[in-house]
Amino acid sequence: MSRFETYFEMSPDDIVDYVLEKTPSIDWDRDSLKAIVPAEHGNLNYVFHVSDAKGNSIYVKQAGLESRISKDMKPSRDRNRLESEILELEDTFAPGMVPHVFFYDTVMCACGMEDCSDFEVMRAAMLKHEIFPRFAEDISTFMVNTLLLSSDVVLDHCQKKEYVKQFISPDLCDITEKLVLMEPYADLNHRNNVFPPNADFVREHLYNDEALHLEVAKLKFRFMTDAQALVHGDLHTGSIFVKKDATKVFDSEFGTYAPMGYDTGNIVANLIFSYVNGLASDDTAFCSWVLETIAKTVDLFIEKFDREFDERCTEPMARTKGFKKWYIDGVLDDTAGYAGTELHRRTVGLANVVDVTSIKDEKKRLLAERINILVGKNYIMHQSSFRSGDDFVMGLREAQKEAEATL
Ligand code: SR1
Ligand code: MG
Repeated sequence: MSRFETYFEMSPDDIVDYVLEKTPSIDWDRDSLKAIVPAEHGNLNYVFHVSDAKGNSIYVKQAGLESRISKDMKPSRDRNRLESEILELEDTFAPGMVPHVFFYDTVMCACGMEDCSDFEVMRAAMLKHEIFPRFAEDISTFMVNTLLLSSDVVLDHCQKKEYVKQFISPDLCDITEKLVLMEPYADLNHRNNVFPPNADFVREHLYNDEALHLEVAKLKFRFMTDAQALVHGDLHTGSIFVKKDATKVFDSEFGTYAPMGYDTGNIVANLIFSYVNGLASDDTAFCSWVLETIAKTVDLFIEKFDREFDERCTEPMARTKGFKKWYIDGVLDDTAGYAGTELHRRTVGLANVVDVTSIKDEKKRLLAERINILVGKNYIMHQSSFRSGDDFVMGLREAQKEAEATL
């Protein structure tokens, strides 16, 4: 009888036995087979790198009893199935752009994935101010393919509704609805991480701004009710593997049917975190590349989306003159809006980003945070002003000037 028929949290030793049992098609060298916990990990799960001396290797990811970031959070372990099935579907929409899934197991809530250790996690690489010239091209392709091809524009509507059912995860949506779309504006659960010297600024600009709250409330309701496409749902630089000639997106457990702009907005916001980190060390070459990448990503997304829409649209009413422009404008409004909420929640919420928290000089950190807060507000309050890559970069430059004037 297998010892993996009842759920428990596995140790590296358990993982070795587990992998032998779950991957009979891999000719593992049993003597040298080992599982180690990599240095980088996310906020929720346990990851193991499994390898042998013959060159075989995989990653195993297990959903634990509670989330790593907070023992009070115990999102359903079904998230591991969700992530595996989404990765498999994304691989059909954007072939080769996600890790291959070897197996997933709904008892141990674990899956075995392609070893991507020849890639770097993008957030870590960006902290070293590395440059990835292909990134805008790759990530725009990934987003256009996964978002457009999973939407009612392309999919048979009955099939799409089946996917809506298959990929719904109330617990993970609940995390996003609270952590991203509520708590940065009112610390209702008392778990925000606000940098103390910035407390007054946060109170004035985020907690006490009712006009902002109204726009965020609308974004929250759009996230909860607009099943536009199968979004990745957590498309930040910690969910992306990069190397000079390839990009892969992983960690799709927050995937759900929601507005497309949730993903595109996350990319814009997380590139801005890289920008403010570069600014803190006066790395002008890196900062220029990041700004160029923000603009290119948005412009390539619009260009590819527009072209693919024409080629792939199967919905007769969506071919009505004017519909495509209205649809893309809506995605751009959401891109600005959700870029704003991501900028805010990563600056003052529970799950901060190391791009900002690692800035040691107090004044520079204050500047970085104030840029994030002000550009986020600019995006949220003027969503329809952002129609091109340059518009997004201009919005950032304006916020930077405004933030500098406060210090
Ligand atoms: C409790 S999880 C906190 C955050 O980490 C994940 O990566 C998501 O971004 C989530 O909001
Ligand atoms: Mg994650």
